[in-house]
Amino acid sequence: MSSRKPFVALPTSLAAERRGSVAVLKLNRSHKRNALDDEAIRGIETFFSALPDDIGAVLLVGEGEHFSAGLDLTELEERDVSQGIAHSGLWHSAFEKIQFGKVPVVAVLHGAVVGGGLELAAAAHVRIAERSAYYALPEGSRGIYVGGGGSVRLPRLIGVARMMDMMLTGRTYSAEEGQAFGLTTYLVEPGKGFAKGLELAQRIAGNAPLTNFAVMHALPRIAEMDPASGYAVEALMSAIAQADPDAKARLKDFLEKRTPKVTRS
Ligand code: 1HE
Repeated sequence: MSSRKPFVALPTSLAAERRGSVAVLKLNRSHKRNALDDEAIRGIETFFSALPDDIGAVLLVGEGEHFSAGLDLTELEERDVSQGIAHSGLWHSAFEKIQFGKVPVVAVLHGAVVGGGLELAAAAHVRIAERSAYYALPEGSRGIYVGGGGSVRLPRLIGVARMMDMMLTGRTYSAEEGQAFGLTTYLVEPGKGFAKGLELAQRIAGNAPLTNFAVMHALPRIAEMDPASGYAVEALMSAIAQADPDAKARLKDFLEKRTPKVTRS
């Protein structure tokens, strides 16, 4: 019998499976184009908060023809200002658990990646686009505003001007365009995203955990610091990482020619 800890119970809009040390989290509501209701957002928060200790990376994918149609618009009931703030806070809290959680997250994007779906994708650490992917922020035409951290994460990924254009004009960008401006860093043929994502997630899960921690938690903070503070924090993080026994063992393996060299991919 396996001693591996199971994942937490999830709503039917989400499904999780294990692939070795990778957890695959699937948006699983394709009949509603993986629109994200409150239950799904709470499920995402719970999933990332309670990942078993032996999971080293998460692969985030969408079932069906689209990654996600964003906010479930049927839940856009009359909210007063404080309820609206609380609703956005629910998304912030869940996506914070992705970006600043325990392990790196690889997202595979295909079909519609719009509104809150794009905000969700922006919280991942590595993004892969299948050629079917397209991106939009239709909030302007719906009379709402991004609320899942999009104003913070997306300008850092794609620039303020591009995000303004998307929100004001409702334009969409193709997978190729998103790849060209850095929203994604891998572009694959339709249907090939899962295999590519799993390959990358497995490689990430094999890294030294402390290095993955530094990349997730220190790097984005250092990038926001003034240079003098950044150099100081980088020096500390680098010293902490290299002093770890796992790092020492990995270096020894390389120096004694037991691990592969860097090769062209
Ligand atoms: C939905 C949603 C949704 C689909 N909430 N139910 N997001 C949007 O403005 C995108 C709205 N959706 C679309 O533009 C299209 O559905 C798609 C381009 C994504 C897909 O088109 P298609 O032709 O494949 O599907 P469909 O026929 O439009 O939709 C299938 C069903 O999903 C249908 O329900 P049915 O009961 O008639 O079968 C749709 O109503 C339902 N559906 N999208 C609820 N979003 C934290 S703030 C974030 C703010 C935002 O995310 S704003 C962006 C909202």
